[in-house]
Amino acid sequence: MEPKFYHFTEHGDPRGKLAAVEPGKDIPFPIGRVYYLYEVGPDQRRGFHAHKKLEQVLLCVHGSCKVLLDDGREKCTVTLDSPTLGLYVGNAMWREMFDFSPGAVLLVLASEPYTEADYIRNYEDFLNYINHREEQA
Ligand code: T46
Repeated sequence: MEPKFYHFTEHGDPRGKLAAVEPGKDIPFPIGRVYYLYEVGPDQRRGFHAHKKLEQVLLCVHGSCKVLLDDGREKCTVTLDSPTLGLYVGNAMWREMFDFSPGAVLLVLASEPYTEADYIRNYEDFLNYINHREEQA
């Protein structure tokens, strides 16, 4: 599986750097929510779920972390280590985040407000969901 990345423009000058993300221009969906993960211990692994509808872009605005993506058929692992690199995570995609560097901050731009009903938190349920969707297609 080929992960999909977005590269945000870095505006740098002697004062420092700035990057901007505009919905519809830099990412393909309107932003319904922003949240961020921080103070994640080096041995912690988060995620372990998929979403039915939610689309997201993940970017490590400080430090680095890894993200495993699994579409039910193929898996890939990517490293997020730049504040200008966004990883697109679409719906029906199992994800796990791990190997957070000290002080890492993972910023998430999400297409929808938080809804627990959108989560698939069991891997067998995720595989059933994928297969069911493909049967209907
Ligand atoms: C995802 C990965 C990258 C809220 O109240 N509002 C929110 O917007 C979110 C995301 C979470 N929460 C509450 C729900 C739980 O009580 O925060 C607690 C931790 O959430 P969760 O265990 O789902 O966190 P992660 O790091 O496993 O997953 C999160 C997102 O939930 C998920 O959509 O893709 O980050």
